[in-house]
Amino acid sequence: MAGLQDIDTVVSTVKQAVAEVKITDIHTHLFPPSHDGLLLWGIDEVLTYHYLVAELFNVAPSNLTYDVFWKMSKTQQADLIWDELFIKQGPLSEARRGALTILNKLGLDVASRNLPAIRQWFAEQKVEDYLEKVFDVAGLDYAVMTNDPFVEAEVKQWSADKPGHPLLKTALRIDTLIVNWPGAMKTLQGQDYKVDGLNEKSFDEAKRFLKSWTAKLDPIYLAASLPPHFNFPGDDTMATVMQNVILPVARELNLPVAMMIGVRKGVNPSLGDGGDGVGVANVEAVQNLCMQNPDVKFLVTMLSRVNQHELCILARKCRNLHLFGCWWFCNNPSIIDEMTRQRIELLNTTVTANHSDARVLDQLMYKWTHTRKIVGDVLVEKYTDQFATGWRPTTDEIKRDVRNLLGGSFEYFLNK
Ligand code: FIX
Ligand code: ZN
Repeated sequence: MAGLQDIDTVVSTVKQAVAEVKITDIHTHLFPPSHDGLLLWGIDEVLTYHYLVAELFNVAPSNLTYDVFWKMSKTQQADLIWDELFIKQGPLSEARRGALTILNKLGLDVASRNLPAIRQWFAEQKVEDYLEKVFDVAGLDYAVMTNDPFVEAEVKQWSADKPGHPLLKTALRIDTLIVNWPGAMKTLQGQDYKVDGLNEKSFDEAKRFLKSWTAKLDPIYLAASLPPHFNFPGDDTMATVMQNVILPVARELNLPVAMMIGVRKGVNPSLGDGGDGVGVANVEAVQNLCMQNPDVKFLVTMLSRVNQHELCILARKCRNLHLFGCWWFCNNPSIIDEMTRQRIELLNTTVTANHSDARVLDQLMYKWTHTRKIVGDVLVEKYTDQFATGWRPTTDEIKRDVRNLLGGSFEYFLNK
């Protein structure tokens, strides 16, 4: 097929390819609808997303204590957030705009501001059908869950052999093993694993635990969220568990290790999930992991904007490192734009431009609508620059490159 000969056709082809590409969402907090209410969805969950709870306490009057808020019903919390963050203030922040984008993509009357009518519409939805609708509107081929064997409510579902869902793949979440070894030991001891301290026998038992869960869930990667001060190698507990438990299992089972690094957990515990903060992480820890374990694949995203350039340069040096996402506090248009530009300039399309991190099913629609627009705008600029050199891309090549940025390179990395 000949290359496209005029820039207007290139631009329209790029925009269409981004609009139509089926995206792979490689990190979410979704659950199968069969898992007893673990899957969050609907307007009250959208409005009480922890991003919005944090924004509420930026503006709420002092007599709204955390205790008063958390004692409210979900509907009361949602009504309060709607009033404080959407009516009393213009909804301009990314999380507030996201809630409105969801309603817009569903074809609901956003301008009406009629929350009761919106709530009634959601009450009429059936979650299994709604999930399919959301994936279709968001344009996803599948999404990867966060499956944590240290969360009792989740373990209960898998132990009861509750079915998964064809649109949802698994990822085994192992933070607790790394960042809370004493807590992890308690869980393992409760399941008759003979762990007691940091020693070979305990490491073997922890590996047995991971392999047992891997057999049950068939995860596509192991995942951990790590604090800014995570270092490797080292003689602290985190580095010791990484060295003696995680890496051997990853190597033996040929499972990539996904690390999301830079979260300061519980900066304000009263905000619940919304209380976590961010810190600049140590990219050299990732460098050491990648260079000292060339036979293990690492998927990495960092929470601080400050880390992004250094991480891109490292990814140019380590063929076993794949960067993904504009994680959490980076998942805002201004930073997604900057990170996507920087990544294409340094890594071409060998990254995964974003993930949704959706905790509420409906969020897939806003997170991906917003990301498509930004990635599309950046790609129009990059293809315009390419066109100016005399290079003429074909339609298939543009579609290939767009897909690579939104799941294709991830799948290639997993299988290369
Ligand atoms: O560790 C994680 O997976 C984080 O993404 C979450 O803990 C965080 O609350 C989140 O959902 C961010 O978007
Ligand atoms: Zn997450």
